[in-house]
Amino acid sequence: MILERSRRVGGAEPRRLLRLICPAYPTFNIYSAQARVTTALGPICVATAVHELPGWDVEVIDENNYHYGPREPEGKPDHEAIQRSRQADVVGLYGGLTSTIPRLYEIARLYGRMGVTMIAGGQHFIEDCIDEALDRGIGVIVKGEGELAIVELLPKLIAGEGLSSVAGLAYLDGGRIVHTPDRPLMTDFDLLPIPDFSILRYAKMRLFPVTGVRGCGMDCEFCTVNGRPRFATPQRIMAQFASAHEKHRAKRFFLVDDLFGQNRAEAIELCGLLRDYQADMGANFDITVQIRLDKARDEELLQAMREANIQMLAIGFESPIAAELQAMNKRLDPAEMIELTQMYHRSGFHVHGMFIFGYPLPEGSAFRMSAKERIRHFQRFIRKARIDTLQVLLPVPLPGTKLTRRLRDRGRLLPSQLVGLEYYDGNFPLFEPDDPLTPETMQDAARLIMRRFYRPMQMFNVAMNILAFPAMVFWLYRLRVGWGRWSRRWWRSIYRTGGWFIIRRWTAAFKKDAFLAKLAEAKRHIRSQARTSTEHQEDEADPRQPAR
Ligand code: B12
Ligand code: SF4
Repeated sequence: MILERSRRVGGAEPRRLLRLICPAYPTFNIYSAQARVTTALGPICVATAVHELPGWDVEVIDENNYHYGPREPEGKPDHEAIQRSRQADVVGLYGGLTSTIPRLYEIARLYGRMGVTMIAGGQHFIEDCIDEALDRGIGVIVKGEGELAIVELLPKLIAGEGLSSVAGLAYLDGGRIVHTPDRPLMTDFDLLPIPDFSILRYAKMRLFPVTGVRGCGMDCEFCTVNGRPRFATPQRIMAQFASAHEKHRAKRFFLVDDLFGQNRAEAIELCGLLRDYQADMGANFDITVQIRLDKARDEELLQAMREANIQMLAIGFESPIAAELQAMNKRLDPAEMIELTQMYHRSGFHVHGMFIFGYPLPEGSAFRMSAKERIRHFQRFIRKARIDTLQVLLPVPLPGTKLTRRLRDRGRLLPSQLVGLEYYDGNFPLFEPDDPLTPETMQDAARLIMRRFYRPMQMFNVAMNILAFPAMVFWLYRLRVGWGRWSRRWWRSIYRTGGWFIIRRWTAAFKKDAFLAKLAEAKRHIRSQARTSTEHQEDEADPRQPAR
């Protein structure tokens, strides 16, 4: 099948095409606007590695950043038309976000009907999710890091050879699922080419993802990132910035690594490289990193980060409630958190605060707090810490995490078959929360905190800031300081106005959505299961009960 479709020029070996697809987010959410100008890094890394294979062409299509290509009548990318114009021999599907899995299966059905061989990878594919994907017609699942596996896999797939010698795969063999041995984690990233964004089609890129770390040793209960952290060299990370800047005039970057500065000396070295590069090129980057709060004490690191033009820090505060932080296995203390955030502010950084509302505590915990009281805690903290931009999400029981197992074991997980994986984006309640919260009050509370933060008043502030600019600069007489203060307030008003529009749009979409009906059914289901299991236990405890 693959051989029939491939393009053979003048009797030469046929060239092959691998098309990697990032499925669209299911509904409009707080990330949708950003997703229109960026892309997921994993598929770019995988496709770039395949590009080095002799005879292979590659392309990545990100349905969230899809501006030019053919579309179906209801607006989704038209994969049949794309396939008619360029026949892919193999299609790769990005399963990095569980919320996009229903769309991934829709795309798999389309390409399956066209007889195209499919492979998939990404962090969703773990445990039962692998079996489900194989059952739905995806030929091979690559488990974990994809670059080296796919380079070994594709030639064998094309030649129709067995795959048992390729580590890190799962596939069907005569109806039986075969798991090849796990692939050792990568440690030498110089084996890989620098991610090449020119293979992304139909997209407009404004925000470029960059990476330097894989894995994380923090072991948070709700997270799927594990394996000991492994670091790329500062030179390799710098090469990613330079490549995107020189090929695509990239200025805005997101260093997706979960903990910037974990490897202190290397982080400072990278900042120095970035500072010098921008000076040499006459460039002015705008870089966002994810960082832990405790790094605020490291003045040398902060200074280096400022010089490198790191502007925005995304910080996982998670919760201002100590009992919840402990349950998440987050080694943070709420009392210190405000002080550390202010240290970041004093050094001139914008702080994007990431919170989880209503984290379920382990069984037996005596902690109880009403939604109202929790809201008060969050708002007080956010105000005191002067968070610039905010995201308050609900806990997501992601496949394969300890949190998911804990909730499942206690019968608190709403079955994904009834609710739907498309709701796994942090905006929807997916389990029975701790008393006295209910799924509905938990969701309303998180939204309320966001609504009160992103108020329409911010539009007024945008106008006021424009008027206040000359006054502030002249009044202060110190142009640099005046500009710094003004731009920070201006930037915050702009983002908060944007946030208000996003929340309005999300709320309008939610009103039309079927989620609440699905939630009601899922709740009925788990409550009836709980009743049945209690009755069983009572029957077993009371031998006089007649057998049912
Ligand atoms: C950047 C990022 C984002 C960005 C962009 C997301 C994107 N990818 O499009 C934004 C800010 C939008 C985002 C949002 C969210 N995110 Co996020 N995010 C990340 C982060 C920090 C980095 C992703 C990345 O670029 N990694 C680097 C690349 C190189 O690794 P990779 O993607 O895993 O790819 C490798 C392999 O998986 C494999 N591979 C990947 N695809 C394919 C395809 C094929 C064919 C093959 C063969 C192999 C293969 O090979 C790649 C290279 O080795 C990860 C954490 C992490 N460290 O990975 C979380 C992560 C992806 N996010 C996660 C989550 C849950 C969310 C949110 C729900 C928010 C939340 N509650 O945390 C939202 C969801 C938004 C939505 N619409 O649903 C989870 C996803 C787990 C899951 N099963 O869904 C992760 C893993 C973190 C976690 N908490 O566990 N996120
Ligand atoms: S949430 Fe962040 S710090 Fe915790 S394990 Fe995941 S990546 Fe590491």
